[in-house]
Amino acid sequence: MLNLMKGSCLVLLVFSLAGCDSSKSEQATEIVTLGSVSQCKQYSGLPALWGKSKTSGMVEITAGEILFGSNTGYEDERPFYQNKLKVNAFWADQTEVTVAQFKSFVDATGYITDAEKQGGAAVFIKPETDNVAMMSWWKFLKNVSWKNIDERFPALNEPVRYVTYNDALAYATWLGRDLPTELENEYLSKGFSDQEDIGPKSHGKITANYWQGEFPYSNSNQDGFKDIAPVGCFEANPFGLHDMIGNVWEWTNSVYKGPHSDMHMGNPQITRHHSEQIMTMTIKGGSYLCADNYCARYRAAARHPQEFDLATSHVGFRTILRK
Ligand SMILES: [Ca+2]
Ligand SMILES: [Ca+2]
Repeated sequence: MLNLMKGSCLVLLVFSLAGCDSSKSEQATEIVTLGSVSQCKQYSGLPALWGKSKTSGMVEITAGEILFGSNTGYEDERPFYQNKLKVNAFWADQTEVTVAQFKSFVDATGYITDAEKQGGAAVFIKPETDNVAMMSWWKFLKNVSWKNIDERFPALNEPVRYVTYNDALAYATWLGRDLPTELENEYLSKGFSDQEDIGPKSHGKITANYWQGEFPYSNSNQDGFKDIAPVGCFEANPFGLHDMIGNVWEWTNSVYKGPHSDMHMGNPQITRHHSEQIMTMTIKGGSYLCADNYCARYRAAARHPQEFDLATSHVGFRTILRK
């Protein structure tokens, strides 16, 4: 599998053995060194031990606690809980799920995504001026899907897009994994810090792919990516995870029910649903389309409702494996 790593990518081999008998339970992962443009552009999109280890491409996350939400963000982010909430240890994808990984799933299962069944997807089209109607930059384009973007097969090291909640969950289930709850996602984005929130800059330096300039018509491109970036072009956060903020929004397993204060009758862990009545799920982290002047949700505490069956340009996901 190492021959999938081109160039000078370094690999750290991590073994986690449960008990003395390794035949009972063994998890192994090789962490690709990403975090710069040269490294992400060389990445094949398939982590080492893919298909061999159930934690391939994953980072082991220690248990901890966070203040869930933010006192300085949008109204629906205001924390309901005065105390920090505990999160158990788990494994999480080092990067957003790539086109290469999703292709592996489709090749193995023959899975057909919702966008393919629906005959197209919602695509962001940049207008030339700001004199356009609100949301008119979204168009439903026929035949667009995870494997057909701008009439081409996307690069294997890009985050997979045009996947719905159903598609993301199907992929996670195939690997024996799950999607994170909103609390778990937020923990991955800020559980390493005492800060109440984490954004797309650190000490004045841009650390995520978002939109600089005036959305939706002027992108000054200070981060080097007007569109989507390959996964892992920006530095990892202290947990070792890339693009938790920006690039693509990420699906969670949590139903969006408005402000935190109204959710789950006081228990944020109760998030699973199997009801067709539920229409919107919570997405986290913001995307390459989030700008200072519009949707400043490129932050750990930010949240947004997303129709569970809508495939779009700016939503992807990552998986987790609970212990
Ligand atoms: Ca950008
Ligand atoms: Ca992301």
